[in-house]
Amino acid sequence: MKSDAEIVDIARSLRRRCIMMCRGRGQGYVGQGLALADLMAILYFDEMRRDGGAELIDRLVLSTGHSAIALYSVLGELGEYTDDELATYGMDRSRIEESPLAGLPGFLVTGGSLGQGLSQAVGFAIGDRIRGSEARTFCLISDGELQEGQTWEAIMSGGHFRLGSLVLLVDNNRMQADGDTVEIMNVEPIEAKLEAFGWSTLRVDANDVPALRAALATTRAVSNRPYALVCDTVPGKGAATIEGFQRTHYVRAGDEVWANALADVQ
Ligand SMILES: Cc1ncc(C[n+]2csc(CCOP(=O)(O)OP(=O)(O)O)c2C)c(N)n1
Ligand SMILES: [Mg+2]
Repeated sequence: MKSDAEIVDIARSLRRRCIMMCRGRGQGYVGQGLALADLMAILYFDEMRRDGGAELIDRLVLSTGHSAIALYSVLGELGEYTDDELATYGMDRSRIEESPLAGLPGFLVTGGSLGQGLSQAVGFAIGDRIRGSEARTFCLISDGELQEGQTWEAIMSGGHFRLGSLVLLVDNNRMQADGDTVEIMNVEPIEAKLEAFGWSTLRVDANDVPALRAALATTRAVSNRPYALVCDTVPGKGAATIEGFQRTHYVRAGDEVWANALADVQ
């Protein structure tokens, strides 16, 4: 098991990778990548189990396709993609698409059309039960995806089938493409709604590594119902330059901004 300090170091490296990916073209979903770096570092470098051959036993279903940058940075850290290839993020003819396709190494589902991933995660979890597999399925969705009807069908299924191997991670950054989630269509109170569908819930500051690790440990202790962590995140976390932007759903900026952001993450 890695120490909190080691996880924080990995998260810092992931943040730098996210910024460098966006720097190539001067744009991208850097706010989400930075916000999710702590969660991704914990998941991929501690929480998700691997077999002897270092293949993942547990899985992450990334429903929020545009947050793929957070997973690319992990895959770069693990050596799945080279830095040169990751620098082609979002460019024509690159396979490092802003919203990736299922089958790309490291990605289980196509997520660009939002609101579908939790249904697929429910399917994976039911499949594991049928096969007698011990695998756990984590599914990352955004607060905006809680506005999608399909997400609630999946939440109802997860509760009905008592999918104890399923952990929903809600990237609750309180924003969406067009503004503040509370203004566009409020999704709160998230825990009360999920609990009414038969889920266990916990809200956590997902930019606090020890708190997040403790929250994930709590999810392991419940096996007869699915668990949802409401992950409060700060867009652009860790790079003051990006955190200070008014709108961080998608950032387009000149090279100086990216250089400053990189300097922020030391
Ligand atoms: C089904 C679907 N509807 C609409 C969109 C257009 N869209 C792209 S990003 C986005 C915002 C969704 O909110 P959230 O995922 O919370 O965004 P973030 O917090 O990352 O800014 C929308 C509506 C989409 N990709 N898929
Ligand atoms: Mg959001």
